Amino acid sequence: MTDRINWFPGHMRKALNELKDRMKLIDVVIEVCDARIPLSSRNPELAKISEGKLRIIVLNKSDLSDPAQNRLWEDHFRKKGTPAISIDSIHRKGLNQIRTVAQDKCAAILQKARDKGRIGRPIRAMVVGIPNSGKSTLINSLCNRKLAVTGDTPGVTRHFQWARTETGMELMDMPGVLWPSLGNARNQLCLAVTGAIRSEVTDLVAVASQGMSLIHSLYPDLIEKRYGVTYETGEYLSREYYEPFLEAARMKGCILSGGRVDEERFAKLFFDDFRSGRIGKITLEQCPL
Ligand SMILES: Nc1nc2c(ncn2[C@@H]2O[C@H](COP(=O)(O)OP(=O)(O)OP(=O)(O)O)[C@@H](O)[C@H]2O)c(=O)[nH]1
Ligand SMILES: [Mg+2]
Repeated sequence: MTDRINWFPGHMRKALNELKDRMKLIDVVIEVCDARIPLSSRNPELAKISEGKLRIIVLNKSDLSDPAQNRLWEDHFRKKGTPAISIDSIHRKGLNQIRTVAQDKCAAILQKARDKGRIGRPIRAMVVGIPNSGKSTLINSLCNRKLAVTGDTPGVTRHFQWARTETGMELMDMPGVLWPSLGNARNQLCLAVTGAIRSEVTDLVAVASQGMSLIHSLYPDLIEKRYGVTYETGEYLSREYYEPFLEAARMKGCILSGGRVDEERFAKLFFDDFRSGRIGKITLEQCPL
């Protein structure tokens, strides 16, 4: 899809190194995953650095993902021993549950502090995750104030920053980080389609056409309804993903003056549709049953 150096710029390596030092100050790690890609949005480097720490997984952007899959993924992670909560940071859904679970998880730490006379010691949480997963939005919502800058491109936050909630939690925001290898081609596609990788370092048309095929293989009705196209086999990456993409572009009027399809314009329109939920509520990685 692209050269690996491009999606792992120097500031991410720097952030991972800084994170190691800062981890000492932390009681609990809040891992912000993207509910549409619960596996690909988990960075193994972050897992390594935060090993041994108390952890809460939040499946953010659950307003955009498939509600049935949200429940399955929550159960999946819980069964593996980590509490997982589906949240929507923009509309502040699921946030109380984060507070409750954090209190519960950190009860022993807080008790120890009380025993030493430190009443009201705040819980210190590090909010970690890949770029664009919604860490800063979550922090703003938990704090009820716009403390951190947010934006719909990856790489908005560039520095570590503390924030304090009204309910006595201290939260540290950090730059979103990827990792050098980014998993297999499908993982990479999931990260690119959801917007975790800067669009400048990806092939927009390849990502959009493969992404549309992937969605079709999982939710054929949604693609057919939105773009009026179907695929022959319904299988992802069966090498037939390009033609329906072009057909959908034509249907949406993305045509250049000579009659050629404006693939790039349609790719952007498709991303916009997917990322705003206009195609439907979609989970690109379905939970194993
Ligand atoms: N629909 C929806 N959008 C969200 C949600 N949370 C965040 N967003 C959007 O996702 C985009 C990224 O949000 P940020 O909070 O800047 O993400 P971040 O993880 O801090 O990103 P970096 O700082 O680049 O690592 C923004 O456009 C947010 O409005 C959510 O729960 N639902
Ligand atoms: Mg941020």
